[in-house]
Amino acid sequence: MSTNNTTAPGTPASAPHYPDQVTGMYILARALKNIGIDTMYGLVGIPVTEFAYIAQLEGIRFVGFRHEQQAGMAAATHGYLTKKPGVLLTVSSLGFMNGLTATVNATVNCYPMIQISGSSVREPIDLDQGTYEGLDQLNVAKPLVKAAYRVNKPEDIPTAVTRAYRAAVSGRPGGVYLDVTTPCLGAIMNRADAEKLFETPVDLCPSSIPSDESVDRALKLLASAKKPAILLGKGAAYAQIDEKIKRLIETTGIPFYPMSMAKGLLPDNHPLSALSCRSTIMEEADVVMLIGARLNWLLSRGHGKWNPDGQFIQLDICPEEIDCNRHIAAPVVGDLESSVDAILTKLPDYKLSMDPAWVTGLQAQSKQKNAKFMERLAPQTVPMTHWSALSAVKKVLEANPDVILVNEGANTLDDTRDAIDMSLPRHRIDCATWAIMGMGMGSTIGAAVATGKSVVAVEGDSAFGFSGMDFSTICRFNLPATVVIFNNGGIYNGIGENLSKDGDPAPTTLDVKARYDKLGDAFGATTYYVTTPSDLEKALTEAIASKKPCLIDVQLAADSGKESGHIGYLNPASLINVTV
Ligand code: ADP
Ligand code: TPW
Ligand code: MG
Repeated sequence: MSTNNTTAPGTPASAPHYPDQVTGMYILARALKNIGIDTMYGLVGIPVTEFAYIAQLEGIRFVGFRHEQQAGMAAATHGYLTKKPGVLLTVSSLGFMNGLTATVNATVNCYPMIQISGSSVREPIDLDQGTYEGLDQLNVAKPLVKAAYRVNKPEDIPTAVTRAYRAAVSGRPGGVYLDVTTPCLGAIMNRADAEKLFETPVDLCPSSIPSDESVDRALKLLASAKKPAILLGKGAAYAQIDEKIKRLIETTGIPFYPMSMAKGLLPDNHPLSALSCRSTIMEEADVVMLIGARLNWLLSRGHGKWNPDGQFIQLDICPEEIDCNRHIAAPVVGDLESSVDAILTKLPDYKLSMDPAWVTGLQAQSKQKNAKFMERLAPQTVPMTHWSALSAVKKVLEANPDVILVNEGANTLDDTRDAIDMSLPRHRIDCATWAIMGMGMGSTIGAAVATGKSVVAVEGDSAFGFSGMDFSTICRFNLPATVVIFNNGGIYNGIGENLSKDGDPAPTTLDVKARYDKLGDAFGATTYYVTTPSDLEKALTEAIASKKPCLIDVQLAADSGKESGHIGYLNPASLINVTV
């Protein structure tokens, strides 16, 4: 910020002093506002501080973070929940790099976001002359994100913003990088000329209509199936066509299986939910319709357990996704709204041949498996295990279905996903496709800011450590968010042994006695330290009702949790047994 903000060109406060002139910073803020951006997440410093002040003055909410990666996770979650790009603002060099992690993760997850980063003067960067925070940011970002642009002239800023917006939301959504040089941010233009730059772009995310032929091919295959299944991914949740997907499932009567973040798109306890019959679906379904879900590692890339004679229908916006792992007999390439509309329109022309015993069999199996699962949650073990703690969390969250659940960890992730039934769409946000740690506080903030709803983050103690300092951002913005930390004292658990016996902690060991609640106290949150399921139930109920920042330190036993949770099989072959 200029030391004398009454004369800083471009700010409305300075307008009386420079009524005829504006800066690139002002044009950037106006261009964002003009295209519909109302929130920006970031962390300021040279050369973007004054820009953030101007953005606030122009009516864009600025949520300032303690670390750019978390601001980026917030922007990504904002994008996922609103179908508009979340915006991240970073400074040059390391700030840019810190934020880029989140922009790349957003790209991998198909979340729309735009990282806007200030960059240093170009000429000495290009000649590698050692300028302040000099880094060729555009070329670093380019191979990793969906699209990357640099803007050098203030009159090009609105075009750059429109291009970045379109690239983020259209086709397969993703992360976009927009590099804005320091000279461009500070360039001065006549206000009257600048005002002429702002046009309202038309149709920012155009429909992509699937061909009639592809829809007929898909329906013909679906109609021939005796044991069909519908697999919903987070692309289906993102599309916000909840009623149409419900209609497709309920009019066909085909059982569905939701991927982690598609839980709640239809209620997990819906009569056609095959949530607890994943293996049976993989092994026995003869036709599987993928809706906004990729056949990636999370689905064994379509191999392994999958019925080798099974056939796939895939609804996706991205043509390159088709056949990338397994032959897709009926691709339907288009945006999901257009594709599901087309399928619903033509559905009455086809007669399904599903075997009714397939559905009743899955329902009987679900009932049996769910009852068995509840046995795991029944013992009120103290010191708590993940399961006894989750028995309390389950009660409270299922009584508060409109609370958004953010979730990361290993056992804390897997067990929470399995234990907590979701009943509303887009109410579960987790570490997703890359299974990364370090989205917790950012996604919690993004979800609370984007929706105004209450958020509960269920975090492993290791997972929390990646983003813990941004709990203070929850407090500064007084968000209705509760962070629940499952402390078993380590990555996977707290009983790892250092095989060298040199006295250092094992690679997986953290601190089972750590009092994370005191971290919350430092920032004025309401905090709890709980050791029993009933105290946890009480604390979480109270925390959610308060609609204020809260932190609950949940003391688990150090031996609760197994190495890598459900995905230990992904570790390389081992000749020593370090698994505990
Ligand atoms: P999950 O992890 O839940 O299985 P993925 O992230 O792997 O989900 O897959 C989401 C898929 O949804 C991606 O292939 C993406 O191209 C697709 N997708 C996202 N948005 C849309 C949309 N609006 N229309 C069509 N496909 C979409
Ligand atoms: C960016 C590797 C996967 S899961 C995990 C780590 C470090 C933490 C598991 O411990 P936590 O949960 O959170 O305490 P619990 O209940 O099992 O004890 N760095 C990144 N991403 C990943 N995935 C890792 C490391 C990892
Ligand atoms: Mg842990």
